[in-house]
Amino acid sequence: MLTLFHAPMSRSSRMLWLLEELGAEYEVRYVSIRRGDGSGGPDEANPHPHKQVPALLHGKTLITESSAITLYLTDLFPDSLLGRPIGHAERGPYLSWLAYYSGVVEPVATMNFMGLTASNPQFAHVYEDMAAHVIGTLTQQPYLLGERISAADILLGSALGWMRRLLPESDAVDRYVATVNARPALTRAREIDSKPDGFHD
Ligand SMILES: N[C@@H](CCC(=O)N[C@@H](CS)C(=O)NCC(=O)O)C(=O)O
Repeated sequence: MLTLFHAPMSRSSRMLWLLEELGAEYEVRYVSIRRGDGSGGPDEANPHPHKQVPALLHGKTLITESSAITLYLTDLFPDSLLGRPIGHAERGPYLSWLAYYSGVVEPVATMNFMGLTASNPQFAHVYEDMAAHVIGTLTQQPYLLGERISAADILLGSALGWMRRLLPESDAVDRYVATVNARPALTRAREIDSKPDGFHD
């Protein structure tokens, strides 16, 4: 049994989206989290070591960190077109983009958005290189891995759908955000979030 510890309008929303993409049977446990506006607070029912979301329980196994959960889930559903199983020609690029998303794109784009790169030339350079890499990739091809969407696009597409200004202006990125965010599984995930009731399959 899969249980997603989730708070609406947060980084766990993209995991709800991914679970819908995979056609998984899962339970959602709604937990409170500390919100940026000072509301909310840590929830004792949340097994995440920092009381953050997302957290996923698979039986007794706890998985945290969005990229790790993404890889875990797509490996658990190897027939899904969103993953790239071991042996697949795109397995290496898939792992690279998952790690790059969490290790570079999200922290660096967030720092830039908060104005923390402007005063530091080294950080500014890291942001510019990252943005050039992502925009360059999406200018050459429709998705991060090429012609076919992967769960790495769910991570990046959801972040950009929430905050397009994480990356500079680019028609290719605008098209990408529109395409990835038009997926029916995202609509289903939003519907589930609007009426929390526990089990979904
Ligand atoms: N690196 C983590 C970040 C998780 C994270 O920051 N989650 C936020 C929600 S968007 C949270 O739970 N914040 C509450 C807190 O930090 O106490 C991941 O991607 O899974």
